[in-house]
Amino acid sequence: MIFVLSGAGLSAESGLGTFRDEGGLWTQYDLSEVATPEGYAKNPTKLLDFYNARRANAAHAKPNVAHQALARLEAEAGAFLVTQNVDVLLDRAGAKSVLHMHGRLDRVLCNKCGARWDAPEVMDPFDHCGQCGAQAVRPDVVWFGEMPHGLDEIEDALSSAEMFVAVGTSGTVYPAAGFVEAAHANGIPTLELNLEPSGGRFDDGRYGPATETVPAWVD
Ligand code: BV8
Repeated sequence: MIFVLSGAGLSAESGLGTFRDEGGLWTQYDLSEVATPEGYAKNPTKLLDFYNARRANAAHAKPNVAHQALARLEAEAGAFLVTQNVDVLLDRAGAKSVLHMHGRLDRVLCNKCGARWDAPEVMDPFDHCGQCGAQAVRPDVVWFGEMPHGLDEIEDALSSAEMFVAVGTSGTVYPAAGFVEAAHANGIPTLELNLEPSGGRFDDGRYGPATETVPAWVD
């Protein structure tokens, strides 16, 4: 199977901001205040304003032809799609088994009992969990210092993949940034589809906007 890791660059042309490009989210917000458990504890309203705004943007965004091409690759060639993105544009493009390793904006999680449900349009810091009643509700996303989802499944998939492709990611955040090295260690070819070389060690690269490079590569 082809293992495809995606990052914010896949959704950039759907109008969703990236993190580290010029004007990116981490240039507008202090990551420690809006993407860490400590930030949530210190100022839940500030953090929820950040996620409420992103959830609204993501809800209005449309999957682009790169999302659609990856959904086709999953359907027709059994590609394994792992995304760092918390938008659900790949799912909305028709992909059936996306692994959201950093969680997803459209869900909330109870920190106390682990219940998950669809996020309301606007989250309030004092929401109560419908399951256990605790005031421990948070966005269902993985913050810095928290364990990403699906690492065992990802490791298994990487060990049986015939190719590793990274789409629209700067290769800055671990453990996702280490997957390409795992692919090299497993002796499989690695390809990067990005606006520009990310600096990661790839055997091949196709550079340009994802809406051009991804459909051209898939089809
Ligand atoms: C963890 C929250 C414990 C949700 C995010 C070594 C091993 C393990 C951990 C670490 C390590 N070293 C450091 C760490 C800690 C840390 C980390 O990596 N820090 C970095 C900053 C150094 N990692 C963690 O804390 C992780 N958890 O470590 O748990 C653990 C212990 C053992 C084993 C495993 C785990 C948690 C990481 C998740 C954090 N949450 N977001 C949200 O709000 O979104 S991370 C954040 O960065 C987003 O999720 C984002 O997806 C992710 C990666 O960014 P990119 O997607 O790559 O986006 P970026 O803007 O950087 O780049 C955009 C790219 O697109 C560029 O290359 C650009 O050229 C390209 N592009 C732009 N436009 C286009 C385009 N390409 C094509 N077409 C275009 N049009």
